[in-house]
Amino acid sequence: MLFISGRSFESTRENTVQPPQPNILFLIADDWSYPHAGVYGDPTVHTPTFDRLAAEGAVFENAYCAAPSCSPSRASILLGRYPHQLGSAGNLWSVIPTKFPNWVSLLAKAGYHTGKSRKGWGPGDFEAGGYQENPAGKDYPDFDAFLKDRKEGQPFVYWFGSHDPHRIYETNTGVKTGMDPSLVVVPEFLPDTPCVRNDMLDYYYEVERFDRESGNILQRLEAEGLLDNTMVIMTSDNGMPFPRAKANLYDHGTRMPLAIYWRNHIEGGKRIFEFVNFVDFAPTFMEAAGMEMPQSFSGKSLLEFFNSIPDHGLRRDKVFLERERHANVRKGDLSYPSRAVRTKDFLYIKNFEHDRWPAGDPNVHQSVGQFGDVDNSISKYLIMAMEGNPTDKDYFQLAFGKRPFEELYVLADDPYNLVNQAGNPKYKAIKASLEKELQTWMEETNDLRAREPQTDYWDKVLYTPDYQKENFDLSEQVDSYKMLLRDGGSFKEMSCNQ
Ligand SMILES: [Ca+2]
Repeated sequence: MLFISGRSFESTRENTVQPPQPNILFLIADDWSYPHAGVYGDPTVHTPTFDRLAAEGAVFENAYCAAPSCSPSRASILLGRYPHQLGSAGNLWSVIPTKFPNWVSLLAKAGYHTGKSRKGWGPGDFEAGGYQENPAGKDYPDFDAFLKDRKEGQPFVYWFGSHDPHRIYETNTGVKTGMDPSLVVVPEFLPDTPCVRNDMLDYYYEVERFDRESGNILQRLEAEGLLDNTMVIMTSDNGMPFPRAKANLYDHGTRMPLAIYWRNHIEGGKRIFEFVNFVDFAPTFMEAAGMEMPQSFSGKSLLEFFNSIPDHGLRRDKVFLERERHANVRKGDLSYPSRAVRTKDFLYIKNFEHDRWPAGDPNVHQSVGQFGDVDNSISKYLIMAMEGNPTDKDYFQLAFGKRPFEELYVLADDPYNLVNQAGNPKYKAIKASLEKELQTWMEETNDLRAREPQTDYWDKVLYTPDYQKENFDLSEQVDSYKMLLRDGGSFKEMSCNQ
């Protein structure tokens, strides 16, 4: 069944009886959080490409990745299933199985030209799972090379997986390009110091680079006359690489920028508040291409939101989130398993192994340093240096400390998810109802943790060996941050004098 634009939205083009299958351009950043885009009101970062897609298409206010970690998030995008439904692929640095239908492969079989540049599914070992090439498509050096390989008139799927704004950052790139540190909105889980502001600017610098490169692809598409029939998706895989963000179920780990453009199908400037999860992408693309929907998909197509139907409240008012093992940073290869439900008003999290360290063990583990689920950065080491000396908040505890079995955040008062209200009698009934919803979802999606909360399944999943190879030089990097923290002179050089 092919989706045709809504009755209240008039097509500007003469449609033939059978419109051609749309092309799909999937632009995905690596570690970019909501609300760091111009259209969301961020005063510092410039994202003209994202803003244009939002202005001429739809922008989502409540889009969430399925898990705040590269490999499981990307697996859920490609396979349309929650990470806990994907076996080993629920972990970072894992193996992705071929037994679940993948929308890119299905569209390739149906005659689409498919391919990707840079980061597709990963990190992990796709060959060990039975894939011949990356699950996001055959690798091409760039969009031009991909287009050259396309037959005349052939519909296509192109996945552009930037490595931005994943760390490591080149220090001071933000200030050097004229960004103003005083405009940075420092998330309240980070100390507001010049050093953290500077680190945020370096992150913004890479967000802008992703936006610029995405803009170049759009320009090329337009020049080829292909934009009119292309659905363009621009988003990220998980949140910003800062403490209490990436690899956490809080908003800065899971809430994602998302804009979708599809001329003649989406009314420009649409702002969508429905709660959507990345498992919804696969069914969206299958429906847009007029393909039969695989039974295995857990998500629901987003196409219904593109029609101009008056909004009578939210049709989707919650999302479910999860995490298992991110980096291998706990003794015994242990995961830090959590599940959560996020509604408009509340975030409820269950930490199944709350005796473990959420950000990784405090002792140095292999080559990844302490608290290895947090990417190494000057912000991380600044907060580590604050241990035992809380300032306006206990940033160390927020970033690295152990957490209780249950967490409940009341979003109207606490947008940064800082004050756990799980023990507050005022919210007892709310908490019980959220807990029940979470449990029901876990049972309905056949989550092993629904019947076996302490399962060691994800602890035992192989951590693919490439990891050690590719991160060999991390200890050197850790030492350099420690030196910076000791050395006031270097701080000044980095605009980190505090
Ligand atoms: Ca990522």
